Amino acid sequence: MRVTGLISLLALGLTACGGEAPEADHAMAGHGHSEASAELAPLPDDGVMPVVDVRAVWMRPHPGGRDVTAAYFTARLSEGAIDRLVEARIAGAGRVEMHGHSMNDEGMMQMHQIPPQDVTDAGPLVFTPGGRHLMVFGLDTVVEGDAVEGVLVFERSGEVPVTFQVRNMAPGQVTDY
Ligand SMILES: [Cu+2]
Repeated sequence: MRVTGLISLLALGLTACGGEAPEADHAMAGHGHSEASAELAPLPDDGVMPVVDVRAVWMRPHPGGRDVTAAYFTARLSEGAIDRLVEARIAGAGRVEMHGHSMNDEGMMQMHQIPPQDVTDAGPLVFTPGGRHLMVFGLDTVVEGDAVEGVLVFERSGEVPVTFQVRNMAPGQVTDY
């Protein structure tokens, strides 16, 4: 699996990925999702159309002066065995990327773009601070209390409309729903 758009990130900035002070070069390091998705074979048709239930959908307010923020959610299958998140769209955003973190050779955590992510009946697909997240570029400034419409696009079940609640604190864990 090739990693595109490798981005160095100050250790201090890790927990605040997209929330406070994204590196200046972060906004420049964009690559289209199509490049990553092209490397994955399509999911097999197992005869059961999956149904994806998405909860805990939220977004951090924009840090002052920035047009980059991070968004999160938890996706779980309520029917079926496997599906794959291939894209996220957010109304008004110029671009949305799926990001993860990994340790580099120097022991520094780095943020990078990740390929489409599978969600299976083994457990929820969680996008949460410090882990996978959506990086949202070019959205007009949002503040606590706002709500932003979006769509999560799954390979098999298609588009799932979601509403990102803008808040400073993560909602409670919802892995048990
Ligand atoms: Cu990021």
